Amino acid sequence: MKPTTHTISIEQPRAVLVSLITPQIKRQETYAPDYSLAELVSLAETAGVEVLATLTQNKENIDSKWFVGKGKAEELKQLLEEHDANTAIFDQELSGAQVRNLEQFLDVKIIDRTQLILDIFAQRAKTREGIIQVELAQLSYLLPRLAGQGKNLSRLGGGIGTRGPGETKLETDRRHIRDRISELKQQLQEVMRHRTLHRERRKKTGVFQVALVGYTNAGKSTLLRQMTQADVYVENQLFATLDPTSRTLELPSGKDVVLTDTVGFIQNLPHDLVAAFRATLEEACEADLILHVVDGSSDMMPTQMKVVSQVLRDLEAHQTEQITLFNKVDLCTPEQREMLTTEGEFLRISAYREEDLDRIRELIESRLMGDCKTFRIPAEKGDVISLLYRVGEVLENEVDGNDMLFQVRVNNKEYDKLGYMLAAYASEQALHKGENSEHV
Ligand SMILES: Nc1nc2c(ncn2[C@@H]2O[C@H](COP(=O)(O)OP(=O)(O)OP(=O)(O)O)[C@@H](O)[C@H]2O)c(=O)[nH]1
Ligand SMILES: [Mg+2]
Repeated sequence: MKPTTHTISIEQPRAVLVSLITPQIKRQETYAPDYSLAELVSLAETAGVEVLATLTQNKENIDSKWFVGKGKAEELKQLLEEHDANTAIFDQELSGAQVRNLEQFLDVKIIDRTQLILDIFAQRAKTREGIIQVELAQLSYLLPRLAGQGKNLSRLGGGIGTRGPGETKLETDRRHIRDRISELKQQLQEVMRHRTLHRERRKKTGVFQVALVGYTNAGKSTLLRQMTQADVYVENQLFATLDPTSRTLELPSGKDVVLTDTVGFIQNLPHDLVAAFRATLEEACEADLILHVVDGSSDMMPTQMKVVSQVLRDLEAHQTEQITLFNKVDLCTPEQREMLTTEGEFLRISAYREEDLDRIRELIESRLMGDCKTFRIPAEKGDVISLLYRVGEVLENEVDGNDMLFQVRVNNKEYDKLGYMLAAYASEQALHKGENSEHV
């Protein structure tokens, strides 16, 4: 298939950015209005937009016709004229009707946050899978926003917000788009089938899968590059990475694991995009261990962490074992450093410090290979003993009276399994869970 995603160059978009804050929007746990607007500025700049001004309105409800209040729309019109802007970018998703009304009234191009993100993704998509996913997300976004009577969208004029499906495709009617969506879905299924096969093959080899997951710009690709010398794109911009990259990582014991870099998350990640990128994100969900990379130097760290947890929950990957890596500590003030704690296991690191990379490797090793546990088992229980050998790695054993003491390396998953099986074997005896020691 020839990639259909392409970039149309027009005069540079010059934009005023608009954010509306309603009590309902404010209540969202993963939404920080000021930060969201600042992030919108970064997104716009990443997409090649010149940002001229920003405008915020606090309002009880969203206006169904204008999105912002009519008075604010007038203020926006003035601001656009003052700055000779040709685009208005809204921080929230707009309905098709709102876009049309605003376009007519303001006579500039109207873009919302979702379109902006989709546009960046369209510019970044390189692999066949990425290209299909972006087009799918763009069309899913577009479909409900078409007027319904084959509205001619050519006046959008290409460029920002329309990159991807391309102008000619935008002119097609709903039916055409629906057909294209199902065609893309089929293609994606085919790609996913390959990916699943590939993953299963990798799983059969017994190699542990570790996924780098986190907010965009947290340093995931940097970590992959520093730890595996992978030649991946690292950039101080949002959504530098789109397609997952996997590399072999050698642990201190010499054992190999596969480390995968993934697309970054962002607040208000467009729903269509999450759906379309499921295939890519599944890579992360199927991992044995998730390394949640956090930009420890960001003032918005708590919100960013919440967003990532939320997306992982949406993807049903929140049960997977996780280690939090608070990255960029070299940029933190001492006070900020102190704040970097969380439930569960975590490390404070800098991706550019070799000794920190060693600590990460050691932690992965202990998580995946397991800790050393001591089991006391009566010598006559041959079946239980052989079970220990099957499930864990027996490092040492010694006789102690009528019992045998085993030092076994088991990871958490196997340890739970072992506990369960030992309990079944030892039904006639109580299974006592001592401190770091199993007694049958
Ligand atoms: N000072 C400092 N900068 C870092 C560190 N880790 C990453 N960076 C910088 O942070 C920026 C983003 O890094 P990336 O590795 O591209 O981030 P990412 O998480 O892959 O981002 P996306 O692919 O956009 O999701 C780059 O400019 C890196 O050089 C760190 O430990 N310290
Ligand atoms: Mg990246």
